Amino acid sequence: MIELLQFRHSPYNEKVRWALDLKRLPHRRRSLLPGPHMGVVKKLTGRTQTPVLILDDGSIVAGSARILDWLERQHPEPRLMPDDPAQGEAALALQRRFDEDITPRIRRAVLDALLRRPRFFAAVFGEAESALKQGLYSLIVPLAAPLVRKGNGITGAAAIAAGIAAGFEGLDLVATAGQTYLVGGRFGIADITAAAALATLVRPDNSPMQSPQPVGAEFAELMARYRNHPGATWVRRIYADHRGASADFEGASPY
Ligand SMILES: N[C@@H](CCC(=O)N[C@@H](CS)C(=O)NCC(=O)O)C(=O)O
Repeated sequence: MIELLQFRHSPYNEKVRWALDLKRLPHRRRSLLPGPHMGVVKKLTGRTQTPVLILDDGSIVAGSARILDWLERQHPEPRLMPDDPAQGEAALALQRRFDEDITPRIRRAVLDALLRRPRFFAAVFGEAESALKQGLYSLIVPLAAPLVRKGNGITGAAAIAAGIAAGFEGLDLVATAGQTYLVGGRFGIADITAAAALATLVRPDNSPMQSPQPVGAEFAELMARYRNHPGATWVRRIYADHRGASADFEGASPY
């Protein structure tokens, strides 16, 4: 069976889960803990980033955009790309804008807030793990934090402020769609990419990326900044109307 190697809380992984769910592709999800994931993923892709899809014949498709492209070609229904080629280009351009610019900047603010609370960090990424494993993991989080900060460009207060600003930039962008969709008047890849990226800040009720309780103070403060933004209303609506989340992360998907 196809296997998705993932982080539970990650915009890129959520984007792929969402597409897999919509296309009802039978697969198994294996959640990894950031840090210990490196050995597993590097062996398969030569890099350390998730998401990684392992196909039935053992071949690998890595990276959210490549996985969505593969899915769209191999499992065309429901269509996530617009039919019109110009609109297709526009959808891919928006995907690139989030994947390569807005989302990595947002992640700086999110990771900074999470890293300040190692136990919360451990609960967020290790929700399915035993209390003991979460506890042990929370002890290594502060040791790994400098590496995580460096790897994600969290170089200081300016980088964090730029991350907070990127959240508003993304929400402003989707707010222009109002009651509709980002490209071509139909739900698709641009909406999934933007909503998955912004769900890390908005935490819509029916997202599988819920925050374990109690929420770390810094992260609660970060989310509160965006709560009343019209873009947050768009994210909540897109999730309510289109996510149809299978709330579980682990094991076989229900299809
Ligand atoms: N452009 C990639 C970005 C993937 C990415 O940044 N993944 C992060 C999780 S949000 C990751 O796995 N980071 C761990 C690492 O790089 O070692 C994609 O679209 O999949």
